[in-house]
Amino acid sequence: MSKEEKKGGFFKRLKAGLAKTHQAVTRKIDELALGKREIDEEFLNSIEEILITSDLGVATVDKLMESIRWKVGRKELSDTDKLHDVLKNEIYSILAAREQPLHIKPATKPFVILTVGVNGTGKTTTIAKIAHIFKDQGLNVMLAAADTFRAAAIEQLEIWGDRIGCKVIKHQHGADPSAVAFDALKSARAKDVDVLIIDTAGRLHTKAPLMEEIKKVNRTISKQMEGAPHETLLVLDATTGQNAISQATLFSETIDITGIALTKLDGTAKGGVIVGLTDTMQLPVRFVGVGEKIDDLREFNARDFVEALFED
Ligand SMILES: Nc1nc2c(ncn2[C@@H]2O[C@H](COP(=O)(O)OP(=O)(O)O)[C@@H](O)[C@H]2O)c(=O)[nH]1
Ligand SMILES: [Mg+2]
Repeated sequence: MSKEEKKGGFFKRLKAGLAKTHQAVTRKIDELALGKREIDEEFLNSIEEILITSDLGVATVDKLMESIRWKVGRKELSDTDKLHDVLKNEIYSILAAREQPLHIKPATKPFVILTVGVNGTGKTTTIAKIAHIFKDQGLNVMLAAADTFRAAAIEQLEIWGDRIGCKVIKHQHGADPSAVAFDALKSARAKDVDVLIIDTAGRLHTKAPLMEEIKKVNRTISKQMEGAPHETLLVLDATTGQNAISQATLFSETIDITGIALTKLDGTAKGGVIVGLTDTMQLPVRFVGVGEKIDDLREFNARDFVEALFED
């Protein structure tokens, strides 16, 4: 399969994945517009309600509605059938501001990515998918199994490592995650590795010890190598809707998150959360996931996203 075919395939999956969100937002708005020609207060209230129920988040909906009302007031928007495009453009601007792909600096060796997030959001799977993308670019990638909380977590990363051909640095189950990270970084430097990706545990984000553990891993790496970690990637699960936004807030309060990977956009009606997330968090969205397979992750593309969301 060529790169273009792969890209086209991914867009189809993104579109299929966002079908429920599309149904919940765009379809409803278009249906509403069909039944009415002029934009009045009742129409605007109905639009607001649709947006609120589609996981965009109250603050973001307020902002969108303010902009729409302003346009209506200035007579820049009067026909209901124009609303689709206005909303699409507004949402595109919000998303486009956060479209900042992760660039690996070749001079930075290894480029260290620390992955954090709540249990089950897709950290380990996302690490494997990212490693696969980088390997495809000819980079030498190493993985660190610093989720030592569950034995199965170490095994899971090893299986992925075998499959994609990456060395996995591990300690025993229950070992100090910082020690794993330390050893991995030491080994990565000795072996001239390009990218080191560190997996971590994700027990509930409300539990202080986990946050302390992550802070310690972070401290260990930054002491060992100036500027590291070069990316602290927060992995969020789109199916959790507004919860993903509160997780982002909590993690940001503890460590310096530099990017987001949003997983499980396949088949959720809560895909709208990405709009609220990008709007409120002001963090770059690096990757989006649309499935469990190794190829089901791509760099976030705002244009693709709005097209998938708004067009039939
Ligand atoms: N449908 C879907 N499932 C995913 C996606 N990413 C991860 N998963 C699944 O989510 C579950 C938890 O993933 P895992 O990587 O173990 O999460 P972790 O606990 O954060 O490391 C696994 O069953 C994954 O296959 C995605 O984009 N779409
Ligand atoms: Mg994991």
